[in-house]
Amino acid sequence: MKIKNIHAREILDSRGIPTISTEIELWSGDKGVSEVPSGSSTGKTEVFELRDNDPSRHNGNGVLKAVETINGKIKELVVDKEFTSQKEFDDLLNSTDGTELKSNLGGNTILSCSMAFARAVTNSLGLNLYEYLAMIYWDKEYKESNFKLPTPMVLVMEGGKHGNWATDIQEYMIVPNMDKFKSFSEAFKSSTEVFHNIHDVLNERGYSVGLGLEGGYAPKELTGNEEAFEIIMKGIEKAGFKVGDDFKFALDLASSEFFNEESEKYILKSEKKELSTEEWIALQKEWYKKYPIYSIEDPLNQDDWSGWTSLTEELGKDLVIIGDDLLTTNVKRIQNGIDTKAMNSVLIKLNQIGSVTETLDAIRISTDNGLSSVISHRSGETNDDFIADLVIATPADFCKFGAPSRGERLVKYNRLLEIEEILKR
Ligand code: 2PG
Ligand code: MG
Repeated sequence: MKIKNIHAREILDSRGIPTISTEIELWSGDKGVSEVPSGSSTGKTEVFELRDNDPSRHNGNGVLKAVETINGKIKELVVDKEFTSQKEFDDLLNSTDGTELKSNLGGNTILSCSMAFARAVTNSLGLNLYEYLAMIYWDKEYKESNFKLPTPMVLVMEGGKHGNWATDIQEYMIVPNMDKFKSFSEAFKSSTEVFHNIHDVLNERGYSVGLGLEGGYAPKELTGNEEAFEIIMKGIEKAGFKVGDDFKFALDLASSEFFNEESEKYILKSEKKELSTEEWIALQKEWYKKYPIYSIEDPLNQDDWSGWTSLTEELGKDLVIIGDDLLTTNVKRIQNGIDTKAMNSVLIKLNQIGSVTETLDAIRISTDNGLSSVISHRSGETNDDFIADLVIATPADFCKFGAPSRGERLVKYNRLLEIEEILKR
């Protein structure tokens, strides 16, 4: 595969914050376009996101430096060069950067090129993106039977940084019981029915139905974290489903976001509480007894490895415990999590690690060690549906694509509906 041209431009993500779109054209005439996402509640060890820091544009968030890097330095590096694999392409950009966290070129810069390259090659091979990614994941030996639709973790309410701190818990998602719903499309349809019924429950209470960054309801009127559980359970019932049997909860507590490093306390603004680690765990355990919880993400601060290990030892049999900020899609950190039994599931985000190859490596190490993985969007999303194909291509069990209410989230769910149909043919 020889690249004829590469061109990037600054676009805006779903928050109205700049991000990069890159197009790669091969000499075959095939093209691939990418639009990279960006996080708000980011983990400390994510790769470096290159921004202009020029306060006169977009509050310093412009990405013109990254765009120039692609249209200049990277273009010189890759045009007319023969690449035989995704890895070769990604390795070249990584070695040119030369740092562990991509702090020279920027993780957003490299990922943008990496995803565009994957799309262009996919098109040149006449494949679906999930087939191309599966070829890499399974080392060319993929079977159609490997492809399965994920269990969706569908966001319905949100707080934290994403939802103007309506609650301290960042994400309340519902997980459909796939034994009951049989297909992805059925499960997703039913989840959206719950979402709409939650709207009506909020209306009845006179609460706001405004949405957070990922499309979930974020009413400031809530009295605390527990009221959201109650509203969602009402919504599930109103939609004609059974709480616990048909739907359970998946939570992203995003604990690092309200952990104060100085006082070492978890500051729960919506409940006006400052809790020690033990108290925070005790409160969580009350919730886990009271409500039907399926999974918890980031239940503790990202540096508290020993806390994670004891929590997983205690609760890991009953709960899926997912590391996001703890692991940042980083193979070394995931390996550490495996060695210390810190979690039993791994959140996967392309832009936490900054290339397609390394993302697939992160899924592989998780799967090979018996951990489930969750392919995740970011709070700052684009209309790129890459992650829908990623979840199909790999053994990842779950997808976390936000609420069924904003275009940049639905484009991913809708792509899964399309793939479900393709796979049935
Ligand atoms: C998370 C993500 C996605 P952000 O914490 O899991 O929901 O949020 O993209 O803001 O890091
Ligand atoms: Mg998270």
